[in-house]
Amino acid sequence: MKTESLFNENIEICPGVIHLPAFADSAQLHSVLQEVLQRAPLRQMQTSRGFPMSVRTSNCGEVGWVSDRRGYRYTQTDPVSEQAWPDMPQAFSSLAQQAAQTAGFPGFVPDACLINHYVPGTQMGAHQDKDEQDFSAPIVSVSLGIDARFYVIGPERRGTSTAIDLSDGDVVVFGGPARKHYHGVRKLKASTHPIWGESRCNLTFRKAR
Ligand code: MD6
Ligand code: FE
Repeated sequence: MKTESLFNENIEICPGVIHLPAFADSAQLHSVLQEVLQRAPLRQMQTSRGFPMSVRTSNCGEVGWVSDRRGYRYTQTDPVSEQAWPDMPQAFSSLAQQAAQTAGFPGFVPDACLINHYVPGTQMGAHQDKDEQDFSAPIVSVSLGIDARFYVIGPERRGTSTAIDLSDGDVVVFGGPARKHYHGVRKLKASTHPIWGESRCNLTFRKAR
């Protein structure tokens, strides 16, 4: 969390979706993330239908989210290195816990952090996050690098969406009645960021087990 912030806005987009603009310290997270990615490099996972995902992913924490022809699940080992996923850095877990608390979810202890890496032109289609065992815990999402437009639909895939424009350092806490709402990310526009270059990293902290 940025300690120099004089105040923190806490914007409720809809019940259970809270936007905390500029909550995270992007420069600090950038250097911490590089160490994680040296041990578990970004890779293009396959969807269950065998197509490569456009977003590159990795994980840290006790378990990591993987996708392949067998489907989606959490694993204790990285299928590429066949080693445990890197430990979740203290800077990551304390940020996630503080963001959850600020949004009204005290006591959040994530055991998984999914790292998604986007370049301009990539997007994430509408989906639900439902591979976790405990839906009472929120998901804390941290946006780093170039801007993106996130959208929330609702419990059904079809319907009108609400947009949230996310900038570097923004956090979204997604829980309570919205925990299983459909959501996605629109195709990223070309842009560059002084630290992150032409990319966006999204960290999603979960209680998977
Ligand atoms: C992204 N985020 O922002 C993708 N999922 O790149 C998600 O899919 C997401 O932001 C669950 C809760 C919050 C999220
Ligand atoms: Fe998601």
